[in-house]
Amino acid sequence: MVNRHPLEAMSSPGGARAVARCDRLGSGIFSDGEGLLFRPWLGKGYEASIGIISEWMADAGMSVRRDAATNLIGRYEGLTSDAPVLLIGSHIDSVRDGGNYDGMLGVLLGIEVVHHFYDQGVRFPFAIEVIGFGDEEGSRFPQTMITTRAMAGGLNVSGLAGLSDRDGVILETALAEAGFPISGFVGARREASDVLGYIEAHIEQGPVLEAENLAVGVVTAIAAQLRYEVRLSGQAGHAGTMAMSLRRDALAAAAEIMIGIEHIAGAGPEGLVATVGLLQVWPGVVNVVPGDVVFSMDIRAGTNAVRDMAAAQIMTVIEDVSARRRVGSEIILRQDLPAVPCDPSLTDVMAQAVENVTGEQARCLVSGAGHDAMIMAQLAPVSMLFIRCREGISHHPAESVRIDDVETSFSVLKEFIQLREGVF
Ligand code: HGY
Ligand code: MN
Ligand code: MN
Repeated sequence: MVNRHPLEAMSSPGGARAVARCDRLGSGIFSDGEGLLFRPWLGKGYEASIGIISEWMADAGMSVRRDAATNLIGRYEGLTSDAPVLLIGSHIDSVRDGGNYDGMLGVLLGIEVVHHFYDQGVRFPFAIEVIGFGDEEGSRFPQTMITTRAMAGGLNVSGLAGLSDRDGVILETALAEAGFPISGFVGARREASDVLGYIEAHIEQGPVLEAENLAVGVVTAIAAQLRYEVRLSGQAGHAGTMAMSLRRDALAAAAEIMIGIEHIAGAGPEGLVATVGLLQVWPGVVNVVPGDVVFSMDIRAGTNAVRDMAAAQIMTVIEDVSARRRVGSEIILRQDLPAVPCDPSLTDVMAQAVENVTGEQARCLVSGAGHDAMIMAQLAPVSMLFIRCREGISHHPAESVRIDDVETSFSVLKEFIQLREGVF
């Protein structure tokens, strides 16, 4: 039994407790980072978080299990044992040096909503399951949403072979050591016929709600994204004796390519973004001309067509620069997520819930960030609720939310469920 935080013992279900719990999970044994939050899938901090979240789920009257793909699932039974299920979830993992609320807030808000109904002795004609997904960020292994795809379908397990993290730990080894053999992942697959829908509350990670002074918003679609790994191979050499005219400097080539990437995205339509977030240089010492470079590319847009057009232009830049600088290039596609529209009728209900709670018409917006919901849409109708976050900051320790906004989102989720009571 993990010692209880004094605040939790006193507080009742609601937004404030969800925020307090997120803050608690943002450090100490719940993070693998020294002085920063880093909760990679299957890491010590991740597993410790699973332990205490499981207790919070049990306190909320849920049965608790982990599926064959490591997802944490709390189940609040409906009026009958064979009732279909409404899923509420988000992800437990975090980026390196991330914020306390990305993902985790959606999981803990789901628990708060169920705990509220449990305290009231209210059951529905459907069960409610709160899900903590394992690797939405892909912050440990180069693919993302592996556990979400295991549940929703579309996971190609053979495509995971050989994936390793920065320490060289192979995915299959990490899973076997955690007691979740990859061969068993197929057991996590859910049947669409059992699932009424999937809803996800998440911080906006953007500036719109704050700019319009709104506590919450309703997501209409989630942007398309492509992730690549680009490998450039030139020729390492002595920094003092290798003539500039003879160099095949992989880092200089990468630098020119990155400026090209930035130019293409900057010149494109609203919503097109491209990012190089990871760069590795070999041998990476002061007095050697870089021979090899690996960098990531993350390309996103509101539509597949804009995303793909930008990707094609970027490939041309990589080809041209590599040829002119006589470096080899290899481009590996790591992720291809098409744009996902949220389900129109569930979205209407979420918008109605927002209006009933706030008294204002719901602000609808597209999500530039990716979410588990874009995978869960393969299994069931999805709807997302955005929560204002300060200056839109996310994937950064300065990520922050207002408790009153989270209380509003808590009320909206309760209202959504009650609106669906008679309809599902
Ligand atoms: O990258 C994303 O959009 C998400 O935070 N994984
Ligand atoms: Mn994120
Ligand atoms: Mn997230």
